[in-house]
Amino acid sequence: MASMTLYNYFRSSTSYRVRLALSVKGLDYEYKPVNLLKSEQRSEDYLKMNPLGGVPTLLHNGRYIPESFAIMEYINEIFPEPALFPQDAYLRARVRQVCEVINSFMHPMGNLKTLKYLEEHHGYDLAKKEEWAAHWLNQGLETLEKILQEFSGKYSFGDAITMADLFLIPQLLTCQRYKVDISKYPTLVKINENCKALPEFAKAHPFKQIDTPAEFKNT
Ligand SMILES: N[C@@H](CCC(=O)N[C@@H](CS)C(=O)NCC(=O)O)C(=O)O
Repeated sequence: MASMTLYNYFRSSTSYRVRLALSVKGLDYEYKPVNLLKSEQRSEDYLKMNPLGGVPTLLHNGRYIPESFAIMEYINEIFPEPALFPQDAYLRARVRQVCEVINSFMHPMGNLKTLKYLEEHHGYDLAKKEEWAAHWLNQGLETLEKILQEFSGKYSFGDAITMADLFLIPQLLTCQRYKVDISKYPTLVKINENCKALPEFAKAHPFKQIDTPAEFKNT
């Protein structure tokens, strides 16, 4: 099996999701940093791999796959163990619901290009950008808390790690970065603590990557 290369950025939550999938599956990969602050995601070469200009992109067997959810589904199909979805079709649908709340609703509201647009076209300063992000992120967190009150055990769905956890933990870190008080969501806090205690999660953490600036390492 040819090795994999992940084009990603330490602080990006979508990159963190994919690093988690690779880590939980016990897979090695080459880490290629794409510095979002230097707009490397919009370079001509990168846009050939990922036309939307976002990280991550996976390179496997000479072929590129953009979009974190597509990459994670692919990894889960090629390397089925441990499974990232429950056996039951209904529960699989509900895991995907959680992933979609995060991927389609929450993530775009705090994304760099969204906030940059608000700054450049509507004069938003840092405080207004944080207020914007917190408004939408809290709506997402309220929704996730309701869903996961029904399904969680140690983790989002019972006591086994699923795709839902790999989306949730990075998004919670983003929420904290935007000063959202996650302690209002006890089910999410419990899952966060339990996941963070696992070595697979520690390995994929944004502050432990090769492109993590010194100021963030060991924090
Ligand atoms: N839906 C895409 C989103 C990719 C994306 O936008 N990632 C962010 C980082 S978390 C990014 O690259 N932002 C760069 C920008 O907004 O210019 C995915 O899940 O991979």
